[in-house]
Amino acid sequence: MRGLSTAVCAAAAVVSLLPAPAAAVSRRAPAAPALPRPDLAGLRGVLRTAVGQGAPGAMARLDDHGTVHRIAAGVADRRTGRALSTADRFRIGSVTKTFSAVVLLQLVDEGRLVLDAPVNRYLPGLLPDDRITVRHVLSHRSGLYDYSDDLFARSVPGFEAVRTKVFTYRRLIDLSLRHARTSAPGGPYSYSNTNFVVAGLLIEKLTGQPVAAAYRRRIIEPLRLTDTFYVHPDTAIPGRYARGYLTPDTPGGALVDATRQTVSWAQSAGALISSTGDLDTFLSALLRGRLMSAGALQEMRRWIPAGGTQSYGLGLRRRRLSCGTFVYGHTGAVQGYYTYAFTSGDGRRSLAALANASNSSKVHTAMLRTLDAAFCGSTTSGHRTTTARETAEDTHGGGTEGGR
Ligand code: REY
Repeated sequence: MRGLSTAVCAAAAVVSLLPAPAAAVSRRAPAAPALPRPDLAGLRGVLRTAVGQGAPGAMARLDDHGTVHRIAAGVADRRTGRALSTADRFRIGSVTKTFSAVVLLQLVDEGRLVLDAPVNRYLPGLLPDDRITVRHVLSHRSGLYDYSDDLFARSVPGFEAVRTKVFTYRRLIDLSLRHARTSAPGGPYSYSNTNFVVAGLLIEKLTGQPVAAAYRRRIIEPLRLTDTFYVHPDTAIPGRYARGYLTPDTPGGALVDATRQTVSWAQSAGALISSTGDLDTFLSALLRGRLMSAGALQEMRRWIPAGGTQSYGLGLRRRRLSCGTFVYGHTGAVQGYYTYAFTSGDGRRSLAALANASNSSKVHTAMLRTLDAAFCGSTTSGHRTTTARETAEDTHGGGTEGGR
């Protein structure tokens, strides 16, 4: 396998550079209050509700201090009827952004990138404003318009138009720059895939390698993530996977099997493939300080308001749950797949959940409640445990804003 020995060396180098993680974190942060026991029955009920709202399948893997709970409902494949399994791989959409940010923060640690330097210092002439910094990009404060808003105004035709397309990063940035910017550099949070396309270009420029190699050498191999792949522009998910189904905008329309796609419209903003187990491992390692220095992690966790109960750091979200507990991670929405990957402040309880449906606000709203069940325990009110049979009739598509 080409490059394996160098990859292993790089992996070893990353790990050996890291501080003893638990100690590094506990010296700086007061111990978080103990979380209530997870509500596993509530979690199962939420997943069944998501299936009742039209998702072919829904699943969650909860790692609580090393005790792993796996729950799945519905199917991985509507044609064969194979049951969904928490071992299945899937497309993680924007959880990819956290991987991209980790790579860039490692480069900061190595002295090869300065967060407050202009992007144009590293990529001369790329952006029309020298004031846009790396930090602005990673916190969605660059003001760069989100080109994907144009691509998917009509969900199914929009998807079919890009399903097998291969974009260059520069082409995607050009699509964004056709529009006025949404704010001056450093303005308020405004979520835009364009930012993480810029991040991909930065990774390639600074490492001299495709993003796939950076993810592999710096994250996938050191953490032994055996289900995580960046195959762009290939359209297939390797091995065993859940098929993904896009909900059409027209109520009652047939679901579109969106499994095969290049995801070229998202790339470093959203094209990774992974599994619930690997996402639990990744986020836990991140919050426990195993992927970067304590200083870099602190930068990643400098929060700005991102609407409602959410804040954004650098490629990382913080959500305040119904019980007041904060969780850290990202959501993802690519056609066919809604992903939820969050961990506790100390990285000791991690939840990765998937519905193999997208473009359905009902499914998304149901899936968000996996977080309350996992981190707030059974004291939380409002866990509906509606069965598939009770709600199967009122399924239809919806917006995705909240899904990203
Ligand atoms: C793209 C549209 C959403 C998904 C997006 N995802 O920006 C990024 C993320 C990578 O944050 C699509 N929605 C759907 C529509 C809406 O087509 N008209 O839900 O499948 O994960």
